[in-house]
Amino acid sequence: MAAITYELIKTCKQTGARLGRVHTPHGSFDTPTFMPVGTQATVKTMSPEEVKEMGAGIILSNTYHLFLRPGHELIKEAGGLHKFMNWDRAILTDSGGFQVFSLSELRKITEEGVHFRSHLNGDKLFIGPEKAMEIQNALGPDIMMAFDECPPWPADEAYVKQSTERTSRWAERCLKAHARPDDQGLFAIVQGGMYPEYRKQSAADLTSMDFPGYAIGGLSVGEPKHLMYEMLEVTTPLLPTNKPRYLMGVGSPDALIEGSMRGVDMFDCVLPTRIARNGTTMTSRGRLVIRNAAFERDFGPLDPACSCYTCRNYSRAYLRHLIKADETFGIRLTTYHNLYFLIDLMRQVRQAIAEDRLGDFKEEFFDRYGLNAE
Ligand code: PRF
Ligand code: ZN
Repeated sequence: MAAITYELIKTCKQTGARLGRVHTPHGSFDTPTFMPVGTQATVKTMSPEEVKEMGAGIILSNTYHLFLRPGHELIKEAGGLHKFMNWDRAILTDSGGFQVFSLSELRKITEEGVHFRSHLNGDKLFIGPEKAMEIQNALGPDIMMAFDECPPWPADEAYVKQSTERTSRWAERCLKAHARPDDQGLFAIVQGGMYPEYRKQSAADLTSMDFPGYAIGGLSVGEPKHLMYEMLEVTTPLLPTNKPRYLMGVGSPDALIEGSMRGVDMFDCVLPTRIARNGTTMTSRGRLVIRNAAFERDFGPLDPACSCYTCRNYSRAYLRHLIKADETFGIRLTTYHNLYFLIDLMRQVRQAIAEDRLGDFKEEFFDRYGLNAE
């Protein structure tokens, strides 16, 4: 029995979006779905009970960070990541490829893998495909990611070509090195920059190997949104319909809806948790910066349309006070709301797919949220 299976429930007649369910060794979750990010084995400021209560069926964590600190061997000794962090639903870990590029210093990429210096203490380290599998096999997430290279944007065609080909060779090495295929599903990552032919080549290379799921990487790296949507449109039709598709690092409300319409099933992003920590919130009427003087005496809820713990119990004036006073509780309340907002948005997206009206839902949502809002 494969560790990860995907059940396609139905396709929206209006948009082609997929309603489905992913089954993992730690339970099932409905798709399309948003995965809260818990980089350091915690969704910043939230307890696992809170993350469950808001409705998350799967969270994401990071190989790169946990390898550096506290180390994958320690987490294995603790009984694996689920036990270590007290989260009994599904976990996906990113492979480290992307974080090595965005966080580490003095990195050198070779066919073997990436040599780099720890951003914590400067130690010389190395991660390649086999090491990324060893670390993720030790951490024990339900879904692990292949070790890939995400080219920057913009990048010239020759560079993207060789990098994409290397990502395919690395994916093959990951598949070979993966030691726990029975209880951990390994997803491949389609790259190809903003070049349709390399996207197609990458999808062809990776789908010729048997992965239980496919991610679309290399997007949301600074390119205009229309380019991201064009790349999705050339990629998702080439992926198997009986396996989940995961768009990496994308989580603005508009992109969640647009991505779902193009056949994506899973999303993750630090956006809701990151902006919450400086008091920026996502509401049904668009972004709201709670520090603004306008909310000083606003005793109504953050988002009258939201039924989360924060919105049921606290006022904008109170949240503004806590955030301005640098009180941790303020950050917990805005984090809870932002995550709930995206998880609930995806519930509404699934409902709209079930009723073949995701196109209408998108228009209604954007009339309220405001165009170009994030
Ligand atoms: N590769 C990996 N992780 C990622 C990305 C990628 O391309 C992205 C791109 N948005 C986010 N996280 N391994
Ligand atoms: Zn709320």
